[in-house]
Amino acid sequence: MPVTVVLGAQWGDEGKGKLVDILAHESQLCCRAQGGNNAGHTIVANGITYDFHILPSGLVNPTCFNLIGSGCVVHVPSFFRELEALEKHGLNTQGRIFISDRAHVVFDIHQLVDGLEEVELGGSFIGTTKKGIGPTYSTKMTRSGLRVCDLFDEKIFETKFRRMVHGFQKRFGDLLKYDPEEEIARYREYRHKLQDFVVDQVPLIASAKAKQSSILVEGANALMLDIDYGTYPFVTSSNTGLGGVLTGLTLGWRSLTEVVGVVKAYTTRVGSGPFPTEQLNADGDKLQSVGHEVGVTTGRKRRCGWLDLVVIKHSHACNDYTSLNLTKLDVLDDFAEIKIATGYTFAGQPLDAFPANPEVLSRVEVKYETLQGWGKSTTGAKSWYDLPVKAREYVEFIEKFVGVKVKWIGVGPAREHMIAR
Ligand code: 2SA
Ligand code: GDP
Ligand code: MG
Repeated sequence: MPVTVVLGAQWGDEGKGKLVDILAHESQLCCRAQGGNNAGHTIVANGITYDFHILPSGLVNPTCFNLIGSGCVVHVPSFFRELEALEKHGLNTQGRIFISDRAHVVFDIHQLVDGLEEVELGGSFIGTTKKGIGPTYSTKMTRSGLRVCDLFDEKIFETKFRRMVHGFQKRFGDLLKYDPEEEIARYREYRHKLQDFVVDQVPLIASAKAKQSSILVEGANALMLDIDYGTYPFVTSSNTGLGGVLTGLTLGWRSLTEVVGVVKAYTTRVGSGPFPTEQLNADGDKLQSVGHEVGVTTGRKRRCGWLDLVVIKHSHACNDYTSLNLTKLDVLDDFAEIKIATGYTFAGQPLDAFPANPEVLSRVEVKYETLQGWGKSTTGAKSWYDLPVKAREYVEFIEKFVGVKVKWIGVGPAREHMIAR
């Protein structure tokens, strides 16, 4: 049974959704393993632009079933809003989307607390999406959270919910302007609406495996936002790397056949935190505007900089990629020179690995290689040999440095703008 995992190799927004959409054509089941509607995956297919947040991008393929796995966190009103928006775009999602009964529920109170926690951090705020992700994973870990399965017994739900709310009220007092009764009342309606979507993921995946179905896993956020291996504390609150796939779904390690690292041809980051190759200059501005680098969930401008191969090596060390998808190569078409980071030094000493300490990371000196640009549009390229020689050299430089084959190259936003090698 083939299981293909698509993971972001940088700080997110590499273009995972686009590859997932392409691979979904050969997949029977597309699963999200972690995260919530903080994610934003844009897909351009059949002339339509679809924005996905909590829903898996496999929904664009009409024959693909989709699962929001146990490791995810779900804000129920947003789930329904997203489904409605997709239906308005002409997608028939009926009977093709399931939510694990073990997934945790994001309540409005988690979103309010997300905002309050950011205020508490003062100048060191994370720059979260304010979707309640951190507070929901916190209540999951302190065992005071509610799971999807808790929603269906009104009495149990209300008892657990009030207890959780009380905990937040003790912590934040008058700062928390929130009426639990309103949210409880809303769940009286959602409870019925939600019922048809909820499944026990364990037998569902076991049955897909028994049928030899092709399974696709859509990573959300990316390795550098991983709670353990990212740039902590400027990370999201889940394991966005391969570890999160194994805990968030029940696929089993023996089933994994491909782990694709999606690498943008330059680097972007949304929110705060160290970013060694960030370009706070005309190059950064050009990457931002040519690449249309704007957050799909919050509308924030993404910070931009050169490709950082120290990051990609670290990402590969954590996720063990079997192949890479290099995306947005076309955004570099008009640069006379392109820089690539190949090493860091700290206090005059070269570092042999990506540092854990954010203080060190924020003060590293970056060593760059400068490659010549190709000065031609790549968007019309359909095969490897359609690409200008210098563009191929750029791809080969990455491949050689990381030691992983670049199997797909993105040269534009649409589904057809992808070269497979
Ligand atoms: P959170 O909300 O707790 O997960 O935020 C913690 C950090 O994780 C970052 N983060 C993201 N970074 C890039 N893209 C994300 N999705 C949206 C997109 C972002 C948007 O696709 O554009 O619209 O702003 C995403 N989600 C979380 C976040 O910026 C914090 O640094
Ligand atoms: P994800 O979170 O990794 O799925 O990525 P996002 O969807 O947040 O951001 C990637 C953006 O780049 C989206 O707007 C895509 O439509 C777009 N995109 C994806 N691949 C390419 C590409 O190869 N070239 C260009 N120009 N745009 C791309
Ligand atoms: Mg995104």
